[in-house]
Amino acid sequence: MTNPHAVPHLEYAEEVYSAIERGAPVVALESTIISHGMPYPQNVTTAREVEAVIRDAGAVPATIAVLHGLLKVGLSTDELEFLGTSKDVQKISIRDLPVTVAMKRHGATTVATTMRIAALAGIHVFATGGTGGVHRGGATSFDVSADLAELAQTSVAVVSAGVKSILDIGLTLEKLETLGVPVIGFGTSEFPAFFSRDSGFRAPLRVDTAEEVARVLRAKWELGLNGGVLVANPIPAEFEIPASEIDPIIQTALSDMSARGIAGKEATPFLLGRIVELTGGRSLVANIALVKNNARLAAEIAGALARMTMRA
Ligand code: PSU
Ligand code: MN
Repeated sequence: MTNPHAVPHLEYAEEVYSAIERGAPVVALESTIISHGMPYPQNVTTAREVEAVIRDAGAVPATIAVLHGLLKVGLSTDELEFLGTSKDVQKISIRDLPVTVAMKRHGATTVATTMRIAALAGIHVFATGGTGGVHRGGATSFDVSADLAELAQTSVAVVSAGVKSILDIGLTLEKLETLGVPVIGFGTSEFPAFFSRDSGFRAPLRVDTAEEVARVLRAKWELGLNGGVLVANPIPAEFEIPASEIDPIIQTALSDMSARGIAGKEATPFLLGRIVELTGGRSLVANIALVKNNARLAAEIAGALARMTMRA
């Protein structure tokens, strides 16, 4: 379905468009995690299963990517397979979007780009695994993910399992505070570190139910406080990899990265892949579990937000 909201270059899946028109809950999903965040075939299987989790929780999934220069909101099974296997799919952040559209290329969207396209499409809730942030050494390298700048300005709630300790978590939280982004520990006072339920940093804010998160979103946006909210949802305990086990592996991945001179947009995909290798796949099992857990919560938040909007 093309363009009912007259957003140029944007194409909805029929199901997603009709849900938005009815005010039914919709959850956006990113595609960098599929193309550059997990190995094949787990990437494609997970993408499908995450969509199923969202449906089971009563919302409509809208996986977002750029295909042939079109901003696609809601993808078919074949399109998910293409994203998971093709070498022609670039990881695209906000700065890459205009060239990808103009040249009619394919792009896997990061958190930043997915947020922006979700907002253009009229979707307010988005589930992912982990977001980008300030990389270790970011104070001198300036390697700070565009995800943070996007959270500052685009009104979409992002449900993640916190950020990986491949990043400097303390600096990431400082930067989010400066940018005015509410960072909410969901049911926890600790800020989660993706594989681990606890990063050693306090969650700046705490909320305990999906209904309350929806009220926070509504209050923020009613006040004209544009921008995102980061909902940090800890990995389920049974899948947790304690910091004492994952930290040395992350250190090794970081040393391997500098030994190979990898930096910039390649940094995050390299580290994610290396951690899967070094853990013999255990990190992948944890990653899949936490994404599904985030998808379920995002669907509940989207449901609560939809009910609130209906009543208003
Ligand atoms: N962190 C993860 N898994 C991911 C990513 C980050 O644990 O898949 C992806 C997301 O798409 C995120 C992007 O938006 O990496 C951040 O990349 P960069 O650090 O280059 O901004
Ligand atoms: Mn970067």
